[in-house]
Amino acid sequence: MSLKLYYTSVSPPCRASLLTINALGIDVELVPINLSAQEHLTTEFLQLNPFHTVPTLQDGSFTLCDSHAINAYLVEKYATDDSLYPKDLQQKAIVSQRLHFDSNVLSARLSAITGPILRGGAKTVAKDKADALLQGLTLLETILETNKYACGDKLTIADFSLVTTVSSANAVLPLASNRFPKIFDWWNRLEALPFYKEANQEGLDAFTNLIKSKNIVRQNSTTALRQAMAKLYYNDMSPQSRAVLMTAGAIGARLHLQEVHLYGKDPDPQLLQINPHHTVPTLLDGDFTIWDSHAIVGYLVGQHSSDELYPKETKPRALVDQFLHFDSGVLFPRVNSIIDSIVVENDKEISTKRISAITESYKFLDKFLQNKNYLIGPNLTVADLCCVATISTATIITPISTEKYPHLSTWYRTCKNLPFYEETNGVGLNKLDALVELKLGRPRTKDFCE
Ligand SMILES: N[C@@H](CCC(=O)N[C@@H](CS)C(=O)NCC(=O)O)C(=O)O
Repeated sequence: MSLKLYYTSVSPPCRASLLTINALGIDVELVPINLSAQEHLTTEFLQLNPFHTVPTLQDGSFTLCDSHAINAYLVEKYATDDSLYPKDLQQKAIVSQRLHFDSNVLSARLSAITGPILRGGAKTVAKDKADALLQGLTLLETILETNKYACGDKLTIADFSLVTTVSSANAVLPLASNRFPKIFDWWNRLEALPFYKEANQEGLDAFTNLIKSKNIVRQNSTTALRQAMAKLYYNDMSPQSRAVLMTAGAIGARLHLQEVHLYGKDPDPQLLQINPHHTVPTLLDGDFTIWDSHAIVGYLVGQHSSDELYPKETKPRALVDQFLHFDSGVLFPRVNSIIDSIVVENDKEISTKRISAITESYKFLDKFLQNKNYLIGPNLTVADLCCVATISTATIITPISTEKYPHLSTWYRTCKNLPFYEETNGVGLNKLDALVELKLGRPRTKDFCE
């Protein structure tokens, strides 16, 4: 056999072919092509490959370009078994899909960023382009949540294409391991291959240095995108989860949302591992875990330096804390005991004692809110967000009477008009409302109106 590969090791697709060649253990003459010196635009090279791309393979008189096609061809022709590119029609179709995903999505989106940097002198990464690449990587993360390798439990050429693209993407927009944990696990598995260093790492280092030499200015927008999003284990039927969602909405914090089933489903193993108490919300930020909505909202606000929502000054902060504890120790237990009795214990009646506990809370709040827009004064704080999450839940059981609790009613209306309210509290509240109605087997507002 007389095989030649025209390549440059800085190129991710070339490195995918190098990985394939190494995995197959075949003898291929490597012919370097210097793209900066425009060696791919010479007459000879254009005769060989009018697309003027590397990698380009020559197998005797047969010439082929595009790394994905090259790698599939090499396995089909030279491999001793079909594991890297299965013959089974369905398995092969999956590999093919992943190869096209690399080609059309990840590589295309990476090139849309690197092209202007390497050839056009761009000094920044446009936010929409960074967003598109990260969205593509999120799709890969999803695939790897249930697969050891890109196509299942076996290594295939799809992994070679994807890992060269992902590792190169990381050189341009460093990826956070807690945002893409599955990608990092998978990447570690590929790094352990005996030929990885020679076939990918060396070229990747050259690519990384090339990108560094372009002195890209990191913009806040793209930095924020690269930052790991903290992961919120939540269920939006839980008022406390909604308090965190509202706070994130108020400060513009982006969270990676991980829904956890409530009410009678098996515990979520991932959540159990980080929070033995298995409560939602729980926030995982890097290697830092924090649970209890009141603690989480304080943490999020601190991380985003949104002082107004959780003032740093001693007295206003103490007042906010007072209401956070009021929510935690008074409001929430009163509301939650009713919701649990209906949803978990399947009670069809609610004792008047429990209803009175709710209306007593309304009375307290109505007093606190006299002459105030918000709980501690003129400005919205996390105290309002936590309390309104619980109070809105209480209204499922006992609507707030405008005549009896005018100040509370006005505050509730003000909170409902917050721009992020509907998405972050209203949606989950409606779900819980529907569940309560279903469990009771009848519209309940009539029963429990005062
Ligand atoms: N889909 C092709 C992409 C190949 C490609 O665009 N290679 C780049 C280097 S990363 C190249 O040859 N650029 C030079 C040119 O297009 O003129 C593959 O997987 O091989």
